[in-house]
Amino acid sequence: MTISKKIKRVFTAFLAVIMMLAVIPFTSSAATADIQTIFDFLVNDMGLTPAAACGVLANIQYESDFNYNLSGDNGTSYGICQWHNERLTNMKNYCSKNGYDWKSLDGQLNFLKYELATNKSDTGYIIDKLKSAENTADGAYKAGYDWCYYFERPANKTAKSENRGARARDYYWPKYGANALSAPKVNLGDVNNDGKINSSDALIVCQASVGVKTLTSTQTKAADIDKNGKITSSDSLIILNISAGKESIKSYM
Ligand SMILES: [Ca+2]
Ligand SMILES: [Ca+2]
Repeated sequence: MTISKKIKRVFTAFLAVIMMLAVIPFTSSAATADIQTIFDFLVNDMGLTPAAACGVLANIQYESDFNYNLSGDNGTSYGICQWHNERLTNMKNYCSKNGYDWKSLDGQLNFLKYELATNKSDTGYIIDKLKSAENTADGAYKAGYDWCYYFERPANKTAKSENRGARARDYYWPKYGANALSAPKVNLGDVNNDGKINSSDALIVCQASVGVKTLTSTQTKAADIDKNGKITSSDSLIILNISAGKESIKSYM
């Protein structure tokens, strides 16, 4: 085979692959967000109580079922909160200005935080109402109700607000809110939770990093001192350095 024939053959094969790729239909998958991720953002980044966060979760469920790529109302609403018309435009503008993809969960959550802090209705800021709810099952109901009644304000808002409040109290509060209250406190570095960071902690982390020891979820959080989502020998080494006074725990907090 001559060189030019070879090139021709390779090129034809290449072309065939390109054409095959072109006819593969683009499937739009439902982009379902992880509920715990949203809950953690509402509590840790937005400063809501677990009860208020449960109220917001119930509303997101009714709006989008946690699909951050959901397009509704003939394309005039989008995302986890089904931002509509002017609010959707605001969301897109905020994301482009702040370097987020408006179709991403991250962009939408950050816009939500911004919107709640800046969007004042005639009844005041919704964030203040959410924060005034008690951190209890009844508080979750109130937050779910208030969000819908004062902020989303859909048609037939009383009945819808009652539904969302009940969902927050009866489903999200037991599953997420109450859990957050009873979750044990994580003491970074102190993996065996004896109040000290020393070589015993480093040893446990070392064993976990090679798979000879299994950690609980609280221990895993305490052990992942460099916060890279993995337990490795470098976590163990850092803990050892801290116990020897060569490093400070404060620089990892
Ligand atoms: Ca310890
Ligand atoms: Ca780590």
